[in-house]
Amino acid sequence: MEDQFKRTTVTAALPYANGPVHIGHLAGCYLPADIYVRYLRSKGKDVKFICGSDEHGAAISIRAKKEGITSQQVIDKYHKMMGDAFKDFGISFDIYARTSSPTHHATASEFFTNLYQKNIFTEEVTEQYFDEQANQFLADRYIVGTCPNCNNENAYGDQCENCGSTLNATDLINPHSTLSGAVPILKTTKNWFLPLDKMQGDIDNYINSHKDWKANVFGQCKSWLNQGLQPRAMTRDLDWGVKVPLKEAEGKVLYVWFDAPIGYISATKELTPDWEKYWISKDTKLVHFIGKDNIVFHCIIFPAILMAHGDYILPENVPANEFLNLEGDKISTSRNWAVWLHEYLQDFAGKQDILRYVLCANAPETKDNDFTWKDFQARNNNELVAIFGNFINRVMVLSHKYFDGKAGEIKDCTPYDLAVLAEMQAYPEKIAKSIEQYRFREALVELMNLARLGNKYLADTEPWKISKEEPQRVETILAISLQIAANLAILSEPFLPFTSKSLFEQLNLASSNWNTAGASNLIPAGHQLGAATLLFAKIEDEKMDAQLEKLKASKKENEQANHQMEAQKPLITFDDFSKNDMRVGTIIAAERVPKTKNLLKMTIDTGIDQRTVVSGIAAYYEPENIIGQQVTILVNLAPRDIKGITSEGMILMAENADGSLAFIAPTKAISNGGNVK
Ligand code: B3M
Ligand code: ZN
Repeated sequence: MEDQFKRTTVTAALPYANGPVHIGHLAGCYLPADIYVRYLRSKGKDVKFICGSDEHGAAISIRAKKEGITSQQVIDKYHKMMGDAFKDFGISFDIYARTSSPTHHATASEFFTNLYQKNIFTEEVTEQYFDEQANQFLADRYIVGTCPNCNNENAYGDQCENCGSTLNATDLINPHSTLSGAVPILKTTKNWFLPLDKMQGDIDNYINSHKDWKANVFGQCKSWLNQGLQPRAMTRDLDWGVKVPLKEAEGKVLYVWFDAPIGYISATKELTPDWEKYWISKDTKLVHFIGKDNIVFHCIIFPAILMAHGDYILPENVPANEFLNLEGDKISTSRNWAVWLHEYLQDFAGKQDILRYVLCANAPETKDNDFTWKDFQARNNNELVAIFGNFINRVMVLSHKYFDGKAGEIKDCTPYDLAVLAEMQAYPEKIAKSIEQYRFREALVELMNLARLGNKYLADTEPWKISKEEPQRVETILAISLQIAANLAILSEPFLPFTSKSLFEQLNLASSNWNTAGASNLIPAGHQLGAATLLFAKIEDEKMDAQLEKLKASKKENEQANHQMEAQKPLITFDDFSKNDMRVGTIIAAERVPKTKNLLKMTIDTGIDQRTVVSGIAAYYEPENIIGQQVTILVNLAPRDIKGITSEGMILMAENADGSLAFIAPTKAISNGGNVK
């Protein structure tokens, strides 16, 4: 497939430098972008792959507050971590820049000035929430209050995560600042707006000229347009970001979604003095890989900014993915519900390609998808090991066994041999077509079908059965199989770069590009192969159990952290309190109450007497283990009948966040009957 373009600029969303990289990031845009770029490079195309950290916006300041460090420390820490993780997983950016760089600040600032001088912006004075204690205007995420729709008390200024409704900060009931807890006041402030309403026609035309975009992307754009575009503020009253280059805008910065996409341009400037070729020349194809939450910014707002500027090319395609979930639950950094790349690398050293494979095979291309460790294991064991790895291993081992690792000549082909060679020849085109249409799952299936073809060919021809009688036939069979292997080495490179490299090494071939693929002379007769090594190994259940345990632990931690503290009860007087007669006692006998799950019947020495108390603690204490345990007992509670037993008093228990119970006991021995006051 050829198009009118001479070169391609590929960008992958600039991730906020506010946490480590997880599988959701990878599956959402970095992996598909990398596959696309590696493929183009292999075709010998002129392509630049641009990414970097997004280091502005409330996401950074919120993280800084959470970790008790400065915003600068946050971005330094995570920029490094993210860059390393991408590199470790073979995400082959030409540059991984950062929006805190001077080049970026200058570029974003020039952009703003350019639009300002063209009178694009409208100036509007609006009322915004201001925290008088923190002495600053509050970004939406800094305001919480009660959702007017569902009464959730922890709704944010822009959204209620309980009912999902989009909000304005001024919609919240009982708003308060998350910075100081103060009730914010409304204060007027001037900001510069991009009049998207006036640009609606141009954007409409632009979107309508791209009916080829993925249905989810096109559909979202249409729905925004149908609602009617609204002016959007391009400046914010914050102190972290690119300063607005206007005298009258002291203390204001550019809206993060104004500066971040310009980050693609400034990163390209840092990469090459030829950067204009990749952003200005009409014969350059601009492709943005992103996740679905970024669609409007890349398909409407950024193109509007580029149009207003006038010099730049517009995105030709924006192949956004949907979201990846993890074990049935939304991936979340704050809830630690994720598979972190740096942790994966510790647990599965050198096995990055398994994750790349699984995330591509199961990519959320058209709908949200679920990552499960069971599927991970199955795809490794049943596909990578049993199909790809098995085929390569058989070819290599048989070649060493029968021909001392020398490739033979393809001679006297049977019709079946010719059919297999013809089928092999068709794969590069088939896979390419899928990749060019951003259908990476489909492309990967085709790649595996080539390995399947190899396996089937060996299974059908059974060279091991005829090695004595027909050595020449075996030579041809293995020579054909080796061509399939060499083709796999080329065609797997975009998806499984580490595996491809190792396969080229085994074949003792210099890596070669896509344009040579399909041929049946990639390995010449007489060529000496390298040593056979296993490309993939089976993953046992224990390894998966350990991962599931890890997730279980973070779920538990979360539940505890989320445990809502009960509100304080109404005030009481000291006299009220003194009515409670609480004593230290000792358990002298204990047994389960028959036919109940929770109840223990205990005899307590209260110092005053020995009495029976029934208590619902059997889930936490075994009767035989608590004899001699000191407890606190409310002795003047009116007797109650529980399961036919009269309970005379109540043992005080402390409740943990997970609902478990523990005795309240003195920290040193106290004689029975001692007052608790
Ligand atoms: N940092 C949002 C995100 O990480 C944002 C993307 C910027 S792309 C220019 O989802
Ligand atoms: Zn709500």
